[in-house]
Amino acid sequence: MSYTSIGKTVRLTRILRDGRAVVFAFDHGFEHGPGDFTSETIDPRRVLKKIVDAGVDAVMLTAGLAHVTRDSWLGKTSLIVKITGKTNLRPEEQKLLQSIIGTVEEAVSLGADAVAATVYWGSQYEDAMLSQWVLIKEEAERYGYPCLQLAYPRGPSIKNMYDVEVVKYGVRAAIEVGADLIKTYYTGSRETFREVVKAASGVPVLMSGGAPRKNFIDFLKDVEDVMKAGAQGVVVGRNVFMHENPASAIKAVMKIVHEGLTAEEAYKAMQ
Ligand code: FBP
Repeated sequence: MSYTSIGKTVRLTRILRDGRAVVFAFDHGFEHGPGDFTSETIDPRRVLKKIVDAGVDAVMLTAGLAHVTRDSWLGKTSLIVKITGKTNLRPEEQKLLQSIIGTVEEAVSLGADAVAATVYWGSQYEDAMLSQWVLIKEEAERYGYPCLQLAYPRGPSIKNMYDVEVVKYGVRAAIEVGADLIKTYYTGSRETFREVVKAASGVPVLMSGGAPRKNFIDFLKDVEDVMKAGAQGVVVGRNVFMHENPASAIKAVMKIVHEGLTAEEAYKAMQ
């Protein structure tokens, strides 16, 4: 085994400590803009402190935000640096492109455990995102860094991005280009997500949280379903930081992922 593949295993193990992980995604200030926040959550340090103190396995941040919030996560949890992104200020048509917003070297300098990049499979800009991905992957391999791919089917020919066949295609494409971890959409049922996990052929699959559910228990049920379908965990943002009690929300998710509680049990434990 080469030094770099040992490094990659060490880092992956820090994120997936028991083979499963709950990752807190907090790149929304960049991807969606400040409109996602309240006067309370606009300070990323306050939000991150609550989530990290609750024991989350890793946080996924842009390099700049990781720098600004260092006192909230440093030495307390794993860091995944997201090195592609797009703002919501772009013209609509260009929202199907993610641009390079950081480097693997920055992630290394920050002491991160992985890098993350989005590919919108099916976008008219798929080619550009694939070229970026190949370069990111090449650099990450040199440093022994795992690459998390946000494998999101999104484009003019995709009618339903949650359709199992479409999600499976994105996952399969992600493993074909060497993703070490995959974050993708929930397909809406345990049975269909089982097919998604199968398509990943052993590469860990994490469910993408998505827009906040009206009732938090419904989100917990999705988490339970994907775990029962064989997923390795979740990457969640809005369903947690938009919750009235983010610490208790992330703890409930952790209980399902790491302790095997049902959604009902985890929800009851929050009361
Ligand atoms: P959520 O759990 O809030 O969906 O966060 C996951 C995430 O992929 C973020 O990393 C990213 O900022 C956002 O969702 C992307 O949102 P959109 O689906 O609107 O492009």
